Formats: sequence, structure tokens, C-alpha cells
Amino acid sequence: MKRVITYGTFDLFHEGHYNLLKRAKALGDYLIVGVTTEQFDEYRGKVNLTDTLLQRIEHVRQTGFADEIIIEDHVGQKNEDIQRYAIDIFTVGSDWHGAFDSLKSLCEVVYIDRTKDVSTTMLREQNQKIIKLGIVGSGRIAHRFMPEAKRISGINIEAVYNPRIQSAKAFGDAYELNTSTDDWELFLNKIDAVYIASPHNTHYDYIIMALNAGKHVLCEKPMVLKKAQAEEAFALAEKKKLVLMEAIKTAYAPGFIQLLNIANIGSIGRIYDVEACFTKLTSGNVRELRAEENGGSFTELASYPLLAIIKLLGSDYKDLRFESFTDSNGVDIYTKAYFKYNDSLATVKVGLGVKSEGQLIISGTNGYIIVEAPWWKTQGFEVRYEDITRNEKFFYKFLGEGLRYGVIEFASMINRVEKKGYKLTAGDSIAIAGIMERFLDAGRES
Ligand code: C2G
Repeated sequence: MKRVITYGTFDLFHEGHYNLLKRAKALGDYLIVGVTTEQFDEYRGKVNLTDTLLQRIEHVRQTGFADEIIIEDHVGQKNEDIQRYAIDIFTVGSDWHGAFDSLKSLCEVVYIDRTKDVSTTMLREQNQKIIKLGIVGSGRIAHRFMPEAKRISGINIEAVYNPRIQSAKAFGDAYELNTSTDDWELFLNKIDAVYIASPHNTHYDYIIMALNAGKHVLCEKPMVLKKAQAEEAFALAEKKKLVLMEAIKTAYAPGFIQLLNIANIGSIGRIYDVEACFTKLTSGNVRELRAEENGGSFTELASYPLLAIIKLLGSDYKDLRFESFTDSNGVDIYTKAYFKYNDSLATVKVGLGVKSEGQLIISGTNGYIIVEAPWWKTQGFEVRYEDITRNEKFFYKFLGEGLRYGVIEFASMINRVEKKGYKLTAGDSIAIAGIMERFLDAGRES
């Protein structure tokens, strides 16, 4: 009996997949089909799947060609499966020609001719409207955004807007965008959604103008520096049935979401304390250090620690105070914020002129969770107990700069009827804006 194995995502199951399975089955007597998990596809750089794993498995099952269906969830698994299932032939479509030659030491490797003119990407484009995205601002963060956002299916970056036309043109040329402009109306006419990557003092006006023009908005952090502005912006988005999302990348990263899950199921008991630190050494005449642009370590960096605190403890704190050291321009270069809740404490530590260990520690009655620096790019964490033999480490993928996770969420929210997510809610962003406002007010009073 000849045993054959093949693998795939089989998203938006189509004729190409059907032909491949039919021909794979014809190569032998028994066919095993490995269907990839979303996590494994994300690891391979395939994001934005349409069908769930169970739907994809069901489509493979319905062809009647698979004698057995397995799940592929990690790199190197093919090597293991071929031995475990005593496979004679490994097969895959010719788009992979040569890619699996290393398996030839274990079994025969056959590349089956791919069916022409049909692919999941083509079908996705027919089914779903591609979101045309425009970028406001063409500075550092916009440059970091581009290589990440370009990988996301379902989104096409169309245009860049900057009131300084030279800067817009240089950016548009570098990334071959269709439109580079200093004309706001022209810019809006080309797009469905905007990513606001301009200095923070300009965010509010752009958000309101974009929402009023019917565009979805993804805005860099800190979204706004006043609670009332955040409330107004989210109310407007809701009224207009548009997505408004703050781009705090950590909130959308798989490792951070899993950290919240593990903390919230009581792994470490009741949470008594959250300590989060983020520092970055910056100098010179840069926006981050300019008083007139609301620079400083708190506005620049505290979004991340505040995210962790609000997600873990909520926003119903009873007391909040700040201690800062400022430079000669009155800009804070080192700040600590102390939160007191009814039954827990939290501390933020941020620095633009002071360097420290960028870790997150969540302390509970049974143990604590430590997320090593840089915790905001959550690649893993450890749950530690009094009895160290129970300690457990968790690892996750955090690809590139991690900006892609926010973009993926943004795209999928736009495609959802109910324009609401849970990873970073309007309430979370409003609470963060409220804390930023209190910090700036405290500075003015002192
Ligand atoms: N395929 C095909 N003809 C098409 C499209 C796809 O023959 N027009 C084949 C692919 O070559 C692959 C299978 O159908 O063998 C599944 O394709 P995908 O769902 O795109 O999965 P893929 O990313 O190719 O997974 O571990 C996963 C495997 O390595 C391949």
C-alpha cells in the first residue's frame, strides 16, 4: 500500500486545491492531508485567512480524496510526519518546486503541476473589496509601517498625505504609491481608510476630518491627549459606523493577548500589582523632546505600560499620581506613575533620558508573571511560583516590528459588520487619553 501525504492551508477552497488532492490521491492508495493552523500560517507570513481551520478541514473532507486529515502546526513537522506515518510519497503543488527537496532522504518527493489561473488570493479579491489605505505623515513611523502593511492581504496602500509636499513625494516615490499629495481633499478621494502617523498634536484634527469624510481611522499612539477628545472621536466613529482604532501594537500581538488570558484565568491567583517599564535613550532637537509638541517620556512611551495596566486591572483606579524629572525645557525625561485600585497597585516607569530594564511584572497571590524586555514586543513570558519546579515558560512569534498585528485587526474590523473589537476597546483608549491628560495637567500645575 502506497502512502501519500500533502499539506496546505486550503483557504477559500477552489478548483486548484481540488485538482491537487485528486492527483495526490491518484499517486498512491492512502492519502493523508495536513491542514495548517492559523498560527502556523501566521508564522509562515500568511495572514488574513478567510476560513476557519474547521471550515478548511471540512472542505478537504468533502472532496472524498483524503483518507486521513491531520493538522500542521509547526515548522519541521513534515519531517516528523513522513516517518511517523511511514510515508512513501510527499507531494505538493509546483509553486513549491524544489522547496521540499530536503525530504528526498526520507521518501519520494513529487511536485504536481499547479492549476493555472485560480488562487486563494484571486478569489479573496473577488469576494472582498480591497481596502484602499492612505497614510497621513511620512516620518519615521510611517517608514516602519510600510514594509509591514504591504504584506497584509486585503489592504492596498494607495496614497500619502503630508502638508510638506517634498516629504510626501519622497515617501510616495520610495514606496511607489499612486498618490503623494499635500491636498487633503484629493487624498481623501483616493482612499477608504487612513493611517495617521503624524506628530501627536495633529492627531485629533485629522481623526475628526477623516471620520467626517466617511473614512475608517487607524491612529498612532498616543491617539489624543485629552479624554473628551477621545470620547468625541469614538462617538463620531460609532455614529458613522466607522472603525476607529489606536495603533498600540502590543495590544494586537498574539503573545500579549495570551499573556492576558493566562493572567486572567487566575494562574497566579489574585493580581495585587502590575509594574511596567519602557525606556529609550533619545537626545538632540527631536520631536520627542520638544515641549511645544507635547514631547516627553510619558506622552511618548507610556501608552504601552498603560495598556498593560488597564487590560489587567481595568480603568477604575482610585488614586493616581506622578513623579517626574524634567530637562531644561520642562519636558519630562523620567516619569513614574503610581496607581492605586481598591485591591491592587500599579506602577509605570518611562524614560527618554534614563535607561532601565524594560520588563513587565504581574504579581499575584500564587505567583508572578515576568515578561522580559522588550515586553511590549511580547515573544514570551514566564509564570513563576514559590515552588520553582512548577515554573512555566511560554513562547510566541512576534514578527518584524509587530505593526502588522494592528493592521490585520484594522482590516478585519472594517470587514466585520459590528465594528468593534476586544483587543483595545474605545473604553481602553479613552482611559489612556484620560491618564495622559492628567499627567499633562499635573505638569502644568507644578
Ligand atoms: N495549489 C494548486 N493549484 C492552485 C493553487 C494551489 O495546485 N491553483 C496547491 C498548492 O501548490 C498546494 C495546495 O494546493 O499544494 C494547497 O495550497 P495552499 O492552500 O495555498 O497552501 P500552501 O501555502 O501551498 O501550503 O505546509 C503547507 C504547505 O507547505 C503548502
